[in-house]
Amino acid sequence: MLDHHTIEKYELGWLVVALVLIAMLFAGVLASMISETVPGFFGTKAQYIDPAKLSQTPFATPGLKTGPDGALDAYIVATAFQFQPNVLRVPAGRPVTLHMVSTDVIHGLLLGQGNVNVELIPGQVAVITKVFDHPGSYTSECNEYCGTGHQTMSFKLIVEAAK
Ligand SMILES: [Cu+2]
Repeated sequence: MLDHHTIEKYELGWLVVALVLIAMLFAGVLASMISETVPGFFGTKAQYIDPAKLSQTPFATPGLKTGPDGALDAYIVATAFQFQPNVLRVPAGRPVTLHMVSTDVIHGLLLGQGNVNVELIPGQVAVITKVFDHPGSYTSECNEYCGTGHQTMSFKLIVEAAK
């Protein structure tokens, strides 16, 4: 049988644990809010863009681009109800930096074998660098409900084996 002083100690201990967890949760949410709204904060590379002015950016010609140094950059634009391009060919085994943006509402895209699932937010550029290791053809649909043509909004990633 525990006397009430001991019980008080346990209660106090668990209260401290709970308060620490709440403080961590609060700090995490705050940090995430700040990093989302302040580009560069915590090393995030959030980029913002005016969806009306995509023609002045590399998004004007969506698709895969090879830089002078051989780096691969893919630009994908999501608009109700299509992805541009809707077929993207990338070489297997090489890093590809994907830049993705929506022009209107939130869309979602699952790329390749499944661990790159991007929420495309109007005006916010999502940038992800990924090596696609397994050649093949991967079809995915927009996975954020975006309107009456949502189910027709599909995207195909073709990972081509190195020649
Ligand atoms: Cu969509």
